[in-house]
Amino acid sequence: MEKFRFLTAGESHGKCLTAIIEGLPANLEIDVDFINNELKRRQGGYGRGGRMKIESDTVEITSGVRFGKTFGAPITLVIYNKDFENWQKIMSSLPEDYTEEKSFTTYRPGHADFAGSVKYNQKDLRNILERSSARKTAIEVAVGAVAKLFLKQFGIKGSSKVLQISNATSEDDMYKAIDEAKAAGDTLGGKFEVAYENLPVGLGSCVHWDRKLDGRLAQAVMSIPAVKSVTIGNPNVCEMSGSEYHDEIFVQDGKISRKTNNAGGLEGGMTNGENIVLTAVMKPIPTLRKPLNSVDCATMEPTQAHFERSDTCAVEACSVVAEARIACVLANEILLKFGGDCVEDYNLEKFKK
Ligand code: EPS
Repeated sequence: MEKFRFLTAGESHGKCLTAIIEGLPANLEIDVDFINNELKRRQGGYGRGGRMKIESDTVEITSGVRFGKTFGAPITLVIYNKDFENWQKIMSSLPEDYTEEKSFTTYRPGHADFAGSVKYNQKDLRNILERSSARKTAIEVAVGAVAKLFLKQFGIKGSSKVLQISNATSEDDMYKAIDEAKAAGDTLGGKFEVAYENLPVGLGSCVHWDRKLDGRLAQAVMSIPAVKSVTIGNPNVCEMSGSEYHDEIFVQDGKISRKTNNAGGLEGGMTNGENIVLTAVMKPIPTLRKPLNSVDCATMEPTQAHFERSDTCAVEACSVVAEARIACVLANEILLKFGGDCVEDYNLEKFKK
């Protein structure tokens, strides 16, 4: 019973990425510059590759918004892939355009190539790469930006930061690690944090496993390409005792207050009014300029993994994607708890702290 729903479509080198969003109230102001700025944030970060020099992502809204405001209809967002110009024939939907150019048969370890080709019975691994590629996170960030505009009405705001790249934790060391990996034809992963502030108490639920907000957030972030772990709250939880970890409860100005936030804003699967704080780890990108050993699925002979072009490190971009995914989950929770058909149905005064 989701209230904020969206579906995306589009391939990495196809014509465009598309999303249809459903469930937002009417009369919500849609600031296109804000959406485009979020897209720009996702394209940035040290260690991005050649593709980002081609793309300059901007959104086109083709339904659901008139004169800058929603009116209750589904919203369609489109981002055109500039690189499609170079791939028109290769990505054509027409059978008469068939070409083997850019098709490939060698699995990249760590990518979706092997399992995807078995699952969908594809001999050309491009048919798996195109949709499993992290390119689609561009349109997800656009959807997340729309969710953020909804959350803004309630004063709810997100942010993110990179905490670690490989072993490096200082900014200088992170840059250096990326430079070294790039020179070696290698890739690096890392750790990032996302925080959301000004949340009302009681989003999520303690009564069913599938309504617990910590579970929903973990799923939303874990399913971003290359994310391998998600922790809510203090990442040192394993080493801490109960008396050290749990956030003691006080009263300040007649309100419940905490001096610590080890729980990361969630207790019993519900928001407790503190900031939501989540850390996640992204694995190194699997497309390596210095390829790993693999197998050619056409001949079953050993060979080297496929390489075209890749990023060295995309942890910063990943943190922006995570912010967007969390915005979608929180927008859904706000709609479930307070849902209305138009912005005027919400008592926004109630959310002012
Ligand atoms: C990706 C491979 C690269 C990345 C891409 C994700 O694309 P290309 O093969 O076109 O060089 O740049 O990420 C994006 C295009 C993006 O917008 O983030 C992959 O294989 O997942």
